Amino acid sequence: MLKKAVSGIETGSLMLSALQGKKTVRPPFWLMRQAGRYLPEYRELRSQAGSFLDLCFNPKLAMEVTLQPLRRFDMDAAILFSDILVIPFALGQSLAFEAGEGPRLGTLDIASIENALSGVSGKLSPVLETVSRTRQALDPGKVLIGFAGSPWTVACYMIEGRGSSQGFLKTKQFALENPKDHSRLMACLTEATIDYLSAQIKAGADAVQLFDSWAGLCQGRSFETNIIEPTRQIVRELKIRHPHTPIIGFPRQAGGNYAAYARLTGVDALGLDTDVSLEQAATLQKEIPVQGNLDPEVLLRGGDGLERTAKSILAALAGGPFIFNLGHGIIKETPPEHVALLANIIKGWRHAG
Ligand code: 1CP
Repeated sequence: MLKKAVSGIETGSLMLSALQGKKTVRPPFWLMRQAGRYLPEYRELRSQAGSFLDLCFNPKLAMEVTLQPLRRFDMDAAILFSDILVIPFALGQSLAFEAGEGPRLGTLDIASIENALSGVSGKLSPVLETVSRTRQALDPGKVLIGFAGSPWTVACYMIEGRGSSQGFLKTKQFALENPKDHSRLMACLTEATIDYLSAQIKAGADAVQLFDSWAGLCQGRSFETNIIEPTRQIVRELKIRHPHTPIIGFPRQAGGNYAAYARLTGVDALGLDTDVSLEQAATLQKEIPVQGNLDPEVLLRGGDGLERTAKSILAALAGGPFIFNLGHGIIKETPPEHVALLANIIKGWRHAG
């Protein structure tokens, strides 16, 4: 069990304290994609595992990969090693990760997805086993973060069939031309995400993060229906089932919509991307704990620039509830020594006064 903070400045888990809106002696930190190809020990294990999906569905190896970055850098939280696209897989859409090419998904059939809905958590039982094994193996003072993609972002991949460098035009077109099918798909994904995250929490996840990587593609009414509304439903239902489990929302590139997302979805903390200025971040932090937002390219480059930028983020945000993270995932060419330098900077930080 994690120690609970008693009052004011934390005494137990820095991460849970920050998520509860408390100021901490130094900010807790973890990094998006902290397990992955920039680590030689990951590449080694990955080559033994077979395909990327084989690795995600192998609880022993997936646990090992989840713990690898903490052994090196002693982060305050581990994030489950899996992927947001296991949900389409569990809903029966074929999925493969081609080497160096990213995900490839089969044809989308909404009726069969509706039929597969009740079996999602069962089909993802190996991932749930990774959660429970990892929780048992993890230092009690560290937080285990479970996660899922948000419905809009997962729908982008299901409709497009792959990643997109052109802003998921097919997905936007599908939503406009087939509004009924689009809502059916979003409703399925909302329900599947609730069941899956609830199962992760039951298996031992201490907090969960919703990755809405493509939230920035939606504006105005579309932001309300595709981003805010499904997130609100997921949060509402999870809070009924697990009132004490914090939920971090990461609506990447939401820009001016961040404030509405924070106000209307009910998430406990807000993940900020690299486009959010420190001024905007500090304003948001008055309403809600924030997480972010070092540019992964600054981490890639390292040196004085890394030290300067990390310290300016700390100076702006470490006086309130704050979790240090990147604004997006680690770039795979990042030297692990740069991550070690960043860890030292954060751990050496003490708030003046
Ligand atoms: O061969 C490999 O090693 C595959 C690379 C890889 C890894 C390490 C993929 C394929 N996924 C992952 C793990 C992963 N993905 C985690 C693990 C925990 C961690 O350490 O952070 C998480 C949280 C994700 C989440 C994820 N997958 C997102 C949301 C975050 C983000 O990056 O925006 C997205 C969009 C995906 C899809 C995905 N999975 C993998 C790739 C290459 C992609 C992106 C595809 C694209 O849009 O081009």
